[in-house]
Amino acid sequence: MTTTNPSASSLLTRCLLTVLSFLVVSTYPSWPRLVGQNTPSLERSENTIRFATFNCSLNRSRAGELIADLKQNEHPQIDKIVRIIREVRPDVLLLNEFDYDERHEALQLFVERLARPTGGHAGIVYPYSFTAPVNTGVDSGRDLDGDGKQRTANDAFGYGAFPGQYGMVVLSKFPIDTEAVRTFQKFLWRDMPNALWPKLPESGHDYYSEEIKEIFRLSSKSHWDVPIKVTDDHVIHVLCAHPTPPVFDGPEDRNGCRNHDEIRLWADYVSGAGDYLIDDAGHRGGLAATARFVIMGDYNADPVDGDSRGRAIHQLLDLDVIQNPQPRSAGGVEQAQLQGGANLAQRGDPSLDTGDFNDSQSGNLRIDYILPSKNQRVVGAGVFWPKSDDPLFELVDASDHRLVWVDLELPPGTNPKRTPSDRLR
Ligand SMILES: [Ca+2]
Ligand SMILES: [Ca+2]
Ligand SMILES: [Ca+2]
Repeated sequence: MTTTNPSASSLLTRCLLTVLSFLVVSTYPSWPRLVGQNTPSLERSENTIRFATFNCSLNRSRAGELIADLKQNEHPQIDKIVRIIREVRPDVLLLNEFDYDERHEALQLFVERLARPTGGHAGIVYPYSFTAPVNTGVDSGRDLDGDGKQRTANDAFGYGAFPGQYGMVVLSKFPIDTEAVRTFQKFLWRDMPNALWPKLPESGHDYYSEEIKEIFRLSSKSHWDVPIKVTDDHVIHVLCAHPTPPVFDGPEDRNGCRNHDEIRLWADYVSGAGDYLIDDAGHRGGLAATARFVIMGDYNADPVDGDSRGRAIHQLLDLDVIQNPQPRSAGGVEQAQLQGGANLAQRGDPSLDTGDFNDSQSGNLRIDYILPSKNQRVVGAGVFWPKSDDPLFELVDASDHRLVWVDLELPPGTNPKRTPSDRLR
């Protein structure tokens, strides 16, 4: 992967963003952690709700393998993932790269494992969860990558060796309004106006044939709007996705284009530009302008470094309905220095990194996000990436991504219902 020089306009945009984010931070006098500080404290008050997103790398090479691993009493990788979640204790958690099975057996086993106290560590109980089918590994019936073969991982609606590989799961301490969940698994890319279709560089012609465009689903996994009922009157829409990495393609940049438009789907959904969107139940339109939402997930796009098309994540970061809490860690800074390589040539602030990738290629990047709507009050944020002298440092190698969390303070008198087992820390 290469690092592209920023154009003058994107430099200007970044300067403006810096000024803007300072202004946003300044309007929140209780904002506890500003730029340049060390590991954020996980302490919080009763009237906050903690959101977390974690690409937990619980994907396997064959269907059923994750279930088999979860049935083992001890499993080094899974037990580290469980420990990380128990340390941060989110109220609402999105897991990316959690293999989906139709009976939700892996999800059930994982929830039970989280709840079980082990090794002197208290369990964490999630009474509510949501999962649904994804496009990864579901055969498209076409030769999508044009290699003359059919039914390979590259010919699935989303890259995957079996249906459900790299799926997603939402866990919640608060009820989920399952009747009101909207999914966009089957939304067709061609139904997005002015879609960024990949082009063949020599001819300028579209990379995909009309026959392929007829069936091409935009979402590489799925896009879910999952409404969480903190109380009957206080609903927060958790918008979940996991756009495809912009790499593993050719000069046509087909994955870069798709990543860009997968991110655009949420940008249009929350900003009043989503009238064209049709969910899997056939309902049209985007989110109401007054709704509270939190966009979460691994978006495979760094705002400054890496290979995303046109710095695609700015489609979200630059929206005036969104706030960008900039979760940070001290471990990200330390590892960028220790690991060197591509990290040394990057311009992004390593305290914002959320993924630890190959330092001879991309280096570490900021690609996992929690972006709340502006009609909510952010009071904390962090990336779970301890420094190497911290006893918890040994947990983080369970995934190539780090858990990211953001705390929202609820309006006075909201009184979220917590059970006694819901200790905050
Ligand atoms: Ca093929
Ligand atoms: Ca590419
Ligand atoms: Ca690295």
